This record gives sequence, structure tokens and C-alpha cells, in this order.
Amino acid sequence: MKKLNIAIIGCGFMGRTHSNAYRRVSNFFDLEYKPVLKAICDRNEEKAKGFANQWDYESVETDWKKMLERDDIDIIDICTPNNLHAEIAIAAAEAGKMIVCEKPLAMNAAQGQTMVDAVEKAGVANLVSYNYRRIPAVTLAKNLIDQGKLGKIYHYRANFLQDWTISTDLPQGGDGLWRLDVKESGSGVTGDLLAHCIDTAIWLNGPIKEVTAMTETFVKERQSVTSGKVEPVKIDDACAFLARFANGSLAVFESTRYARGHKALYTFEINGEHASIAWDLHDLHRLSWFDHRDEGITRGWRSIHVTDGEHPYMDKWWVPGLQIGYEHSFVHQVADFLEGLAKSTPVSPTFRDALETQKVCDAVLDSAKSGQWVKI
Ligand code: SOE
Repeated sequence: MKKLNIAIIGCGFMGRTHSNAYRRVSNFFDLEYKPVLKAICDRNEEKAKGFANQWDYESVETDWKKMLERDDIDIIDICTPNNLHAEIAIAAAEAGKMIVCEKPLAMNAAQGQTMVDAVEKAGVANLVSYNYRRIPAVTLAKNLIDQGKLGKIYHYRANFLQDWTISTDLPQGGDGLWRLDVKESGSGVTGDLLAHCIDTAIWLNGPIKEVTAMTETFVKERQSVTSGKVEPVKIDDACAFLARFANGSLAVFESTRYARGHKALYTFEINGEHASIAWDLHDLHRLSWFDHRDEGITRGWRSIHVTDGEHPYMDKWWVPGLQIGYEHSFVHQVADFLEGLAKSTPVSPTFRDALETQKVCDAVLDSAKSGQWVKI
């Protein structure tokens, strides 16, 4: 196995999911490359040292620019708040590093375009972390659709519901809470949660042509962790939009952080001429399937326990019937990326693929402002 040296920037939740993926991938997948946790970077030195200790990183940096100067780093993995993605990715591309970037690609599509230009000019491998594609039940949905089993698709429906920002006492900015500060996040649920739904939707059902949206900011002011002052909240707390796909199907998308009782309820349902598919992140190892071609007397919704060796990725794990979970989607993502490197083929979603999602997010936010349908 050839060693591939990884440097992650950011020790938050995503820094952990990515570290775990690089650590475990070679134990389960037969690959040409073996990731080595070479360096971890965070502005907060104590935090970076603690993280390095826990995950066994060989070195610590507090300035990400130092990582780019190092010859012993092959992949820069960006797990920072969204406002840093572009600057780091462009500099990393210019330094000739391969790049993995957390979603959403950028603060907006114009910025995303500069990132696409940079990686394509430098010719470096690149990937955006839309991990839900690589949950076996979701990949199975993709395979069934690509085999034409649903026939013509009429409807796409997706939700991503949370409830963690309902308290008016929650401040904005800083660790974890940067998602509430528009200067660091670019948007609220649209870029954070709907971006996942849009990425999956485009992957499963093709391009989105136009959207009409509404957004709401329920809590108008929050204390800023950075300034200490009460400042206006400029993100979308909730967003709902309608969309038309290029294949003629109609879609409804909804996301909020104010759905009391829901922590991370990502669901989608697709209705085709012959069959329908439904999936739910809280039951992620199952795919619901209804096939109108089944014999009438036993026709009904089936719940497929996606744990068989024939199911996507599952032959790499345990034995049929035993489940895997959320963190494995990141392991699959790294496995696919490393396989792409071995074959010198781009692995989706590349920066260019993720730019499509970013364009839809921009159109959704524009439509919510103008009250008009917006074409992508
Ligand atoms: C927000 O709570 C969040 O952590 C997102 O940032 C992730 O992308 C999503 O997968 C889970 O929720």
C-alpha cells in the first residue's frame, strides 16, 4: 500500500468524522493507498493538541498556510466553517495538493466557481463531502433508479428537520454556532441542510431547472460570541421550496431547525410510474420500496434491510443482517476517493458537481427574496 499523507484543517464535528474515515478505511477496503494522519490544524493550539492526541496525528499546526508549504502532505481536507473554504481550497490547489472539502462548497456560487477554476487549472483531485450519497440504502436507491425500475419519475420530496436552535438564548458565532452567523456560514438551513437534499436529489433525479422558495428567520437577534453584542440574525432558520427537474418531475423540499422533536430527520421519497422509494436517516439501513408490478394480493410497501453482501458497500463490513451507521458513509467516501486516485478518475461530487448544488441554493435564496420563480 502506498502511503498518502492527510492534513485536516478544523477539529470540530466534521474533523472527527473525516479523521475516523481515514483511520478505518484501510482496515475494511483493499486499496492501493493507505491514508496516514499526518497533521491536524486548528487556530486553538490546545484543542489541536488534544485532538492530535486522541486521533494519533503525527503533528499539529495552528496556521493552515504552513500545511501547504509542507512536502510531506498530499491531501488537504477542509473541515472549517464555510467562509474559509474558498481561500484554503484555492491556495491548496495552487500548492498542488489534492483537496477534500466539507459541504457546502462555498458561501455562494460565484465563490464556488473560483474554487472550481482553481482545482481544474491545477489539475488536482478534488471532492466535496456530501456523505449521505454513500449510505448503502441511498446508493441502492441510485442503482434502482439507474436500472430504470421506477420508470418515469413524477415526484421528488425531501425534508431535513432539526430543532436545536429554538432557544432564544443560543448565541451566534464561534465553535459549532458559526452555523448561525451569516458571515461564517453564508446561509442557514439552505446551505447547511437543504444542500444535502439538493445534492442527493440531483444525483438521483438529474438537474433542477427552476425553484420558488420561502424562508423565515424566527429569532431575529442573538448575542454574538465574537463581539459580545446582540446582533441581527441574518440566516434562514427555515426554508421551503418547490422545484421542477429537467426530466419533468415536480419536487417539494423543506428544512428547518425549529421542528420540535426532530434532531436530524433527513427523509426523501420518489414516486415513479412503476415504483416508489422512500428513505429516512433515522432508520438509515432501510430502504422502503413499493412496486406496482408485484402480484396484487401481496403488493405493498417493502422495507429492505440493506445489510446483504449484494447491497452497495456491505460486502466490506460484517455478515448479512448486521447494520452499519452514519460514520460509515464517510469511510465509503474516502474509499471511493482513494479508488478514484488509483484509477486516475474523478470521483463525484467533485467541486464542479457541488457547484450545481450551490447554484440551486443561490436560486432558492434569491427566490425567497424576490418572491419569483428563479431559473438555475
Ligand atoms: C448541522 O446540525 C449538521 O451538523 C450539518 O452541518 C451536517 O452537514 C448534517 O449532516 C447534520 O447536521
